[in-house]
Amino acid sequence: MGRADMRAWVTALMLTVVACSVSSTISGEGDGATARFGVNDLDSNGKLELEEIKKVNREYRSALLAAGNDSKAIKNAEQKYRDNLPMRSFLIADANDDYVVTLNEFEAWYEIDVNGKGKISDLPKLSEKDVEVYGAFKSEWHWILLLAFDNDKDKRIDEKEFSAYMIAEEMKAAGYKAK
Ligand SMILES: [Ca+2]
Ligand SMILES: [Ca+2]
Ligand SMILES: [Ca+2]
Repeated sequence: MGRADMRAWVTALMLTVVACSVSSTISGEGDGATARFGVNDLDSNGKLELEEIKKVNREYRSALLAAGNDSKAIKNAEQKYRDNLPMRSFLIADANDDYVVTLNEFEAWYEIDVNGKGKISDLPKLSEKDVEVYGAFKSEWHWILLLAFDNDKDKRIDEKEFSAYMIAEEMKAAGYKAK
C-alpha cells in the first residue's frame, strides 16, 4: 500500500470513529459540568484517570458494536453514553499533562468546549505524547472493526479482507445495508 493510499484509509477510519463520538457532547440538566464529571468518574474518587476514561470509552464502543446495524439499538447506546467523555476531550482537558483530569481542569474545558465560552484556541493543545496515547487507543477500536473481516481467522488482515472491510465501510457511508 502506498503512502497516499494509507493516508486515505486512515482518514476513512478516523471519520468512522468521529461519527461514533460526536453525540457524546450533550450534557444533562443543572450543573452540567459536575454531573458529567461524575458520570465519567467510575470509582468516584473525584478525579478522572486515563484508565477510567479508556474503560468508559471501551464500554461505549462495545455497545455500539453490539448494536450493529440496528438503528434503534444505536440510538439507545448513544443515549446511554451521552455523557461519555471522548478520549480526545480527556486529553485536551488534561491541561498539565499528568493524565489525571481534576474537576478544575474539567470545568475549564467544559466552559469552552461544551458551553462555548471563550475561544477554542484557549484550550490546551494536544502534546506529542497525547497524540501517541490517542492514536494507540484508537487503534484498538479500528483493529476490532477490521478483525470482523478476518475471514480465515488468522488474526491477520490480508489484502482481500481489507478490501471487503473498505467496501463495507463505503456501503455504510452511502446508506446501503451491509451484505
Ligand atoms: Ca476516578
Ligand atoms: Ca491533569
Ligand atoms: Ca486473515
